[in-house]
Amino acid sequence: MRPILYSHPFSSYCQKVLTALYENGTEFDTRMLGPEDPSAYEELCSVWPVKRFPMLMDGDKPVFEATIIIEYLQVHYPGPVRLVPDAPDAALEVRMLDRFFDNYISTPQQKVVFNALRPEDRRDPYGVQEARDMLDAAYGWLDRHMADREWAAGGGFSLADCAAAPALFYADWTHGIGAHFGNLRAYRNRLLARPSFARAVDEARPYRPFFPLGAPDRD
Ligand SMILES: N[C@@H](CCC(=O)N[C@@H](CS)C(=O)NCC(=O)O)C(=O)O
Repeated sequence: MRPILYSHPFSSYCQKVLTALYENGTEFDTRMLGPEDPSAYEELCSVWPVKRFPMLMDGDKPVFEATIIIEYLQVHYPGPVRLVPDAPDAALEVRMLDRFFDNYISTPQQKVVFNALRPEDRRDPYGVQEARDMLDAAYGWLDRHMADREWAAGGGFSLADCAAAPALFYADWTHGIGAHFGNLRAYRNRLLARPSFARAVDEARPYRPFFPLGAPDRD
């Protein structure tokens, strides 16, 4: 039996899980969430009224939240790459950085994008400025953190890098990572060159015209 991923290629949190799946060559089926087949979205909503994706369905067991999906895959569909290390302290570092990317890069990045999708008279400039300030603070910390390392956590490529890859990909489109953040920009480039994430980025290329802020002509 193969797990089913309810997913859309242009979604950052779906790309996070796809990167993990591609790292390990895990076999899975996709229920594509798009206008072509509304039944997939209806299925998602019937199981998960929060209506956020990705969602993994393993038999009749739904698994929500990209991080937990990746942890679940490692437990139930292990592959050669241990995205969460077995050693407890190393695992804590990976999970701490995973939280950093979701909470302080992806969340403010989404805030700016979702704001642009609102009707003009319902926008939230104060909230957007707070989100941009958060991104500046997170970029500064991460640039220093990446000064002496290849991947986000101390060991090899991990869950934290699966979170970082789409987060930084879209964050740079949303709130440019300045040239003075050389370590951070180099890390983003390493993530883009990683075959698992490069594949997810390629699969999402046709959807770039839908990026609400306008996708730059690069990456
Ligand atoms: N905390 C969730 C966040 C998932 C999320 O925000 N997904 C976005 C797509 S990247 C979504 O469902 N957007 C649909 C919406 O906002 O209605 C996770 O880690 O999986």
